[in-house]
Amino acid sequence: MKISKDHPRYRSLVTRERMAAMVEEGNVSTTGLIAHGRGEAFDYLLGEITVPEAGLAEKVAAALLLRAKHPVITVNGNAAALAARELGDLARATGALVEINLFHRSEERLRKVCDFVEKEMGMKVLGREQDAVLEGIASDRARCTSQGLLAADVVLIPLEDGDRAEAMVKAGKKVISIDLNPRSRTTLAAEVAVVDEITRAVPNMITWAERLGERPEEARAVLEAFRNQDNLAAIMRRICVGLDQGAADRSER
Ligand code: PTJ
Repeated sequence: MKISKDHPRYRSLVTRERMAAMVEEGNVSTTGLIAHGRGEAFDYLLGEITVPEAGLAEKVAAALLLRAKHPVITVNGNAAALAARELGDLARATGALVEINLFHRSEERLRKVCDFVEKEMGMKVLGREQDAVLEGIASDRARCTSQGLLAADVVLIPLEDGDRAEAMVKAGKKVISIDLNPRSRTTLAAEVAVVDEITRAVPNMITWAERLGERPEEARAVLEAFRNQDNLAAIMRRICVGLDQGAADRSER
């Protein structure tokens, strides 16, 4: 479909078209489109910008990845479709491994997403051969790799489902989420919750990783000072204030 650049929602429409094409190619699951729509709704409530609290969480997330012994970035179909290249750059900037983990798993789709992500990132990823199991999940979604997710101390989980996020925390991993829903189980399970749109969040995290990589003292200090629950509470207040303001503006008309 041809979308006019003048359309006020041009970017959103182009992304939707891309996601739909990715479903046809088999990289994104059909329910991935529903997940994307949920993300869009929350992004709308946040003004489609990186709010200051998200910006802070992105800095802290970069610091946590840099200070990890064995950082891993897990990538699913939606994350791959929206930000595969940038996630590869973030992996390079932080020394993280990349592992493909799918909610709607089939051997064929796993292979397909691995191929796609490797091509986009220009690097090898883990996940083709899943030789380990994440305890606490009763399905194929528990499968992972011993070299990657199972061995990780810090895991970045963009657009992840709540069961797997909670299982990772139970397994003793420090979890960084990227999820626009400030009340999702994934966000609530995370040690550092990035409530921002993935295509904005990841480039910000790369910038911070490059800066903090040269300033280890600052990385340690931002991690120590960060209060995830307070940060999340401020984001929820921001949504409420925005809605109140919108209601007041309407009643004044
Ligand atoms: O590719 P698969 O099979 O592994 O499946 C991937 C999905 C995303 C379908 C699967 O993990 C899933 O069902 O996830 P959930 O439980 O719907 O959670 C996805 C979360 O990501 C939701 O809370 C959305 O609000 C959020 N989200 C969606 N799009 C974005 C987003 N957050 C940030 N940026 C986005 N673009």
